[in-house]
Amino acid sequence: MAKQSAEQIKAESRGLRGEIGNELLNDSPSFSDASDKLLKFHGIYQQEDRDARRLDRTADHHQFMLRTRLPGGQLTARQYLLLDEIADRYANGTLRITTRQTIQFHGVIKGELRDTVRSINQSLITTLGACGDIVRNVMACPAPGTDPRHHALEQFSHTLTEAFFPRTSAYHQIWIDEQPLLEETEIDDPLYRKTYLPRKFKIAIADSGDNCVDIYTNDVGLVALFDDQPQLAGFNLLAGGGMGMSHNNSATFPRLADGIAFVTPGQVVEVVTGVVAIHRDFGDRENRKHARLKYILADRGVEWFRQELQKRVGFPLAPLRPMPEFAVHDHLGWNQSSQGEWYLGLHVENGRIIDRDDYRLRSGLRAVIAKFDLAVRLTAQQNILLTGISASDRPAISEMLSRYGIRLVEDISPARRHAMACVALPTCGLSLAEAERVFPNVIDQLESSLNALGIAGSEITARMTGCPNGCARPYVAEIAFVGRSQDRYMVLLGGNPAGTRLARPFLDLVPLNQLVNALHPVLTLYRDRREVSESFGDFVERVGFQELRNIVPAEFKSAFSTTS
Ligand code: SRM
Ligand code: SF4
Repeated sequence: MAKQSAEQIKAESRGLRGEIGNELLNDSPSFSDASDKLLKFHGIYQQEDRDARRLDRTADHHQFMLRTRLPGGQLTARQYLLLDEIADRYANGTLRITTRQTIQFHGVIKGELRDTVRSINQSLITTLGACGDIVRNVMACPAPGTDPRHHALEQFSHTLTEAFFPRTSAYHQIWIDEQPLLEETEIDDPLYRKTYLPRKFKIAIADSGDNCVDIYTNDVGLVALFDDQPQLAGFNLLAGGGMGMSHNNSATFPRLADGIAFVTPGQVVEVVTGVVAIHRDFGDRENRKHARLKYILADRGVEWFRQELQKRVGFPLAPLRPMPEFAVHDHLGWNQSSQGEWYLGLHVENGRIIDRDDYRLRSGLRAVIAKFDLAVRLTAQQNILLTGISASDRPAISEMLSRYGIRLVEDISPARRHAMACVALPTCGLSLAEAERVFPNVIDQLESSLNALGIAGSEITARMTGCPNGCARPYVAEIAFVGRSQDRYMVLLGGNPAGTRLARPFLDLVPLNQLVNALHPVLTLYRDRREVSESFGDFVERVGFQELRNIVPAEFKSAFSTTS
């Protein structure tokens, strides 16, 4: 049977049901193509263990990834502990913090999918809408606090999540209800209608001056403005950011969001609904590679977009307000959140919460969260914040963590602290090369290189992805390694530490074991010629690719990117 298009599958899905319920009951270890596509809306990805498949092509290696939705990355202690339990009971014994402040589980088998989804829901967390052509997990600066500033960010991550939740009973009927698997009650969804959005849609909320959520890479970015008052004045609305591209396809590209308008707190939901509806109505439904909101802005222009948005809201759109320059605060280390309360930001290498030899991160987190009843926040850099800590508990918590081999941020180099890699192999079906599994070693090499040059303290942001889809947002890093083929990468340079400028391709097809060697001369020049406080990315832009090309060793000459 010919494969149906994504649009057809959505249209005929009867509120995202399709045949998922029936297929769940059969003996096959996997779902059909149509169900595979619909499952994403339920927060479930059908995958294969690609390591196992390489070793044995005859056996079936299907397994599932489940992604939760956690607005602003917030979890109570109880919720965290339940998710931790699920990791052992149904998944591969790890929790994976994602670049959008959620938790993913890998390695769930089909026969246990329903129990896994139910267990997640028992902790009052859903997976519905974590993936699919829909508004995804709403990000927000996770720094906790008790003042109105923090409440505003938190509140809007929930308000927007609720506003864009799909109105279907299918999720409940398929995964949660005891009885009627197939009873169908179609609920009219006035926003998503029958075909949902042409593609995924991402929203983030930033505190003014803090770009910890990479605000410009989202379909919609809301920058909270307080105008020197404690109460929220409103938000600058940005639209049309996105990272995904394909190699050798210049019609696809990463793009930073444009500033559109200033909106008051009371206008936010109406305005963002207008933007989502523009995506729904004007997004490309023929070509999924051209379907994100960013291409509407790129093709039709910002002015067209502003006018179209104006038609959809019942008040005049106000001009953007001036906003402070951005820096990125990763919120790691000990920080005071209010009088008498502290939070501790811990670095989680590439977001993987795991016990490995003497580094027993998973056990340590479980023990400390349970003992001190600590609420958790996940960051967009794949790290974890333990919150609500009284001053008197600080020494005991530090001591407990060190017993589990968990290092505080002071003991981690800046290069590692700011590094981020996507999941890639063995679970991601789209990866062309390794990322999460090899990046720690690349960072070891980068640390050695910076050490040898006497600039170990340099705050350089490096990111790696196994393919050009951009899940670790590499195109806003100062150094990006983007998978090309089995062990070859494109190297991009020139993003800035604030995440407000795109990096550009510098080298191509560089072997994994040569990535840092290839950059060593550039790092040397940075040491010798940087200006006071000049970041690596700014230095690269000032000196220019032309000169930097001339100093790369001969063996990498053939690897010069033709697109830079
Ligand atoms: Fe992503 C697809 C993992 C954040 C752009 N992403 C995938 C899939 C589901 C592969 C697939 O479609 O089969 C990956 C699953 C791997 C696995 O085994 O777990 C995957 N993406 C991730 C995560 C887990 C990366 C991580 O290491 O943390 C992130 C989950 C976020 C979340 O909790 O919702 C993740 N993905 C992102 C981001 C960053 C962001 O949103 O801030 C981007 C770039 C921003 C953007 O959307 O433009 C991103 N993922 C993509 C794309 C390219 C979309 C495009 O417009 O071209 C794909 C491919 C696709 O959708 O076809 C993709
Ligand atoms: Fe997979 Fe590519 Fe995303 Fe990495 S960037 S998780 S390889 S889709």
